[in-house]
Amino acid sequence: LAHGPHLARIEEARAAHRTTHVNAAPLIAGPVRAEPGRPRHSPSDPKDLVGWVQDASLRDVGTALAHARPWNIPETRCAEILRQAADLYEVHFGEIFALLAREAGKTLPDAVGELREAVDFLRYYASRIETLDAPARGIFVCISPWNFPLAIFTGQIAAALAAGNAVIAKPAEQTPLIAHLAVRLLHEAGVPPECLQLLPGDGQIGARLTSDPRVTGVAFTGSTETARLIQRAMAGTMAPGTPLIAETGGLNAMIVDSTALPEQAVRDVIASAFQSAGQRCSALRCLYVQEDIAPGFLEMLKGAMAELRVGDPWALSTDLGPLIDDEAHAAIAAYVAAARGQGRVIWEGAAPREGHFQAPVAIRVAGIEAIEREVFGPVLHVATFAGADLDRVIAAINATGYGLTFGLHSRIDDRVQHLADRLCVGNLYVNRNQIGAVVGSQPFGGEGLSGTGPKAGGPHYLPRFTERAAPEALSTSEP
Ligand code: TXE
Repeated sequence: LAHGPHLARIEEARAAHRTTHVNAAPLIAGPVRAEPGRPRHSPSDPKDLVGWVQDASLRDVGTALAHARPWNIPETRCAEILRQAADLYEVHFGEIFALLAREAGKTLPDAVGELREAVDFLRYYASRIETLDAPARGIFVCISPWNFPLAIFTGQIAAALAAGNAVIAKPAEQTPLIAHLAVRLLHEAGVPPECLQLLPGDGQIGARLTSDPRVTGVAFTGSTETARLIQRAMAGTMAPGTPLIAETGGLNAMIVDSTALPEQAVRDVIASAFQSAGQRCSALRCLYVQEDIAPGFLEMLKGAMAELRVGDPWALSTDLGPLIDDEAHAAIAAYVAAARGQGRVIWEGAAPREGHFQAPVAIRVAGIEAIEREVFGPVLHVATFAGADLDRVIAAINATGYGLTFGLHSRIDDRVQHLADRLCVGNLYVNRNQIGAVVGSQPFGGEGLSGTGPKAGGPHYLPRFTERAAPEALSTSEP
């Protein structure tokens, strides 16, 4: 984070939007009938009414599809407009940081990272337009999740627009206000309203969009289950070969062996498991510690977990903000309570009672195979392994079927290579935390149940938005 006068400027800009009401309605090129909205409260403070949302109706979906027009402008002009949008995002940083805190519960460091990524996506895809053989000129539906409501939302849209498509964006029902601001800025930069339309709403709106034969491609990020539903809906109604670009969940592991530097490894475990309160698909879920260092290592880990502060995302000292909503909070709390009942909790921190806060927790497991599903919160599973069992651990990680991120802390070069050769994962992190990717140089994406590839922010992503060829199967193995 910046400090001194610069931080003061960020804080002032963010604070200026702390109590502003932000309303959102469908942004479509045809008529929208005004309907009463639903209130959107902050996940960290139920008393903070962020704004009102008018969700799209099924009639609005039809209107948007009827008015959608592919973006037919010269490449250089398209790139200019996307770069202009990136500049506008930067100009509006205070409003964006405030909305990320209020609507999505993001701490300031998380919000800074998210704005950076969104801006990078806009500039990167603008810079790649000239590499495309031919523009697509179709209608792309972009369906995004709440955990990166600006970066993922913008990345999908920027790629689809850069490839010459009309875009109809369906943001997550939890974060329509940030999406609305982003689309307004893209329109202000010069994207015509018929080329970029916004339909706030729930999965029903997404289901309607992904089963319309006029749609020529779908970009989706969210759960593996929803990706499967979309795949089936598309297969039933759309032309064979309509591309589906899906990024889904993960069940990510890290191995810390006895040659690791413990202080560094503990710091990286903490960041990997608890940043964004664990609500990232890349987050560390299952830590394997070599048994001969485990007792000392776990003591250090508990000490570091005890330092984590959970609470108000506006406070600069906060490490973990809230979970996104009541439902997510209740599910994680029930999961932790069950583990507590079985005596498997190694360490549990403290969290405020008001708002959807969850304390960071470490839970003992025999191995990754004991984790039945992606637990999308600040829950770290911990297992130990004997040096001779490394290949068994690799096999167990591969057997989950997911393949998103993997972390390794080891000072043995041969071991690093051994694991790199055998693990089926999209992003491998060695002796560092396993979060983040760098648009343009370290693209991000998974394999198997974690997505269709190619990696976002990489050279192979944009060409898929021009395709009409057969989509790769979501998973080559039976899900
Ligand atoms: O995801 P959904 P949810 C995982 C994570 C989380 C779980 C559920 O484990 O706990 O998914 O989260 C839209 N047709 N991830 O419920 O339902 C929906 O409206 C078309 C991992 O938020 O997949 C939203 O816009 N669209 C993940 C988007 O799909 C449909 C991030 C994602 O919602 C639809 C989020 C349908 N039938 C959750 N049903 C990651 N990879 O980071 C829903 N949607």
